[in-house]
Amino acid sequence: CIFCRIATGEIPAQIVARSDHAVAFRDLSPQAPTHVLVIPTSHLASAAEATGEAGAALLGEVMALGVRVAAELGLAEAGYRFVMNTGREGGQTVHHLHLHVLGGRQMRWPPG
Ligand code: DGP
Repeated sequence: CIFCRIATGEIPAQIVARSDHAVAFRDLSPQAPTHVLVIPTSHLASAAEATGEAGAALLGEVMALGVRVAAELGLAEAGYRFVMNTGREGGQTVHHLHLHVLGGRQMRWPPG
């Protein structure tokens, strides 16, 4: 899994922050002036697998790191968007749970 290998440092990425069980790095194909991905360091295919207490704790840590990164990158005042594509119709292409943190421009709704 490509994101597992980013988490271990086997594949280089522009890491912006870490917590105990999560890591944040710049998206290779940014869709906004700031585009960071936050992943759990342990493999979970998608949010659909983040069940039970362990899943809730992991999602909490990923979201919390997203909030911290958004603040550290100066997005908090103007606002930003969290996206977690899940499964085929959700548009997920990398099957390791990840949170997109997008900011630096006006977001639109509804998403595509
Ligand atoms: P999603 O479509 O939600 O599964 O998003 C996957 C994102 O992962 C996409 O925005 C591009 C990004 N991505 C894919 N491969 C790599 C990689 O090797 N390095 C980095 N930094 N980002 C990647």
